Amino acid sequence: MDIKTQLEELKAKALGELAAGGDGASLEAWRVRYLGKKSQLTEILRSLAGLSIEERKEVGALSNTLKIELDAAFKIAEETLLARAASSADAKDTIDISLPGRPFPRGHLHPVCQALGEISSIFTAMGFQVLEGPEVEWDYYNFDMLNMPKEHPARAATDTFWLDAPPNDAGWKMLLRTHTSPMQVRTMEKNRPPIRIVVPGIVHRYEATDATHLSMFSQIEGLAVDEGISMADLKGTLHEFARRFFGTDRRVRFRCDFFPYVEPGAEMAVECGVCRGDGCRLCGGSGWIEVLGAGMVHPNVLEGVGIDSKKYSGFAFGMGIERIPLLRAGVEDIRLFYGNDLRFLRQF
Ligand code: 2NM
Repeated sequence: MDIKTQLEELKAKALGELAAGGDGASLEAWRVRYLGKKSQLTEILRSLAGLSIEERKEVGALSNTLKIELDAAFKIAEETLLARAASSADAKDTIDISLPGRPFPRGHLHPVCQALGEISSIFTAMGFQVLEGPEVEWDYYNFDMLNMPKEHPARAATDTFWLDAPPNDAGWKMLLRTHTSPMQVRTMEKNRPPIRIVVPGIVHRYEATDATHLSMFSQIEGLAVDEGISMADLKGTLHEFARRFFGTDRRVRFRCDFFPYVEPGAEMAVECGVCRGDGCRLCGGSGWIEVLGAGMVHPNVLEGVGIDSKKYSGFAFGMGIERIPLLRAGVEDIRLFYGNDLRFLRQF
């Protein structure tokens, strides 16, 4: 019998046996018989040695095709067998209804989002409105209107991402906002006092990223403008915020600070939650954690938006958000918040 006929017969026999059906064991025996190392097909391939080159080519191709066909037929038979096993299990009603259900994996807000939400609701409960503004801004709102003259160091290219876009007709240049204050300016420009707003959002600084700095981070800033607003309102409001956010048992400290858009300027710190003021690694040994900057809105800022600084006054404040969950949980590296490692994020 020539090899081609042998292959034909082998194919008919193998497929016939498979079609006859069987259990797992008989299927495995079939696999060994027709596809295993010692199968007839392997034998035939071995005998190719005695043939001419042309014959070898032809028979080689034929036996390869047969091998592929038998492989495919085996896979189908195997799947059919598994499917049959699965459906007969169903049919026997083997579902144990006393088993506890499989819990659905449930996500939650990102820790930075959680902090923003908590802080915003504390201020809305005190009568502030939440506003958002554009991340791409004009230097006019980000700097000029905030009493930051053209030579101010914060304007140097090292601190700001400038956009590669032409200035507008007024000569304003486009940038990524370095704080959310431009939205406070926009609000004062369009509204008359009383104004009470908080503005959460993403800001950008042209800085190298390290364990304590990000070039893109979140802030919340607040502003209250009305007749007779004083430093006492600033202290009272921010102290109350600290009590509600950090707890009534944490002491609060105000000190002088400087920001070009306020006068006088202040900084608020809360007692370190870890060492309670004794000094530890988290608070850098000082016992205090600085949480925000604040101050009385500079008269130049009010006049710039057409608010009479003799009649009205206001206080403003700003804080970085990533620092807050970082300090609360004692996180060592701020970059962890944006690494998207669920093992980290699930802890919040
Ligand atoms: C801060 C600290 C102090 C601030 C000032 C203003 C505005 F627009 F009213 F002038 N917005 N935000 C301000 C004041 C921000 O962040 C550390």
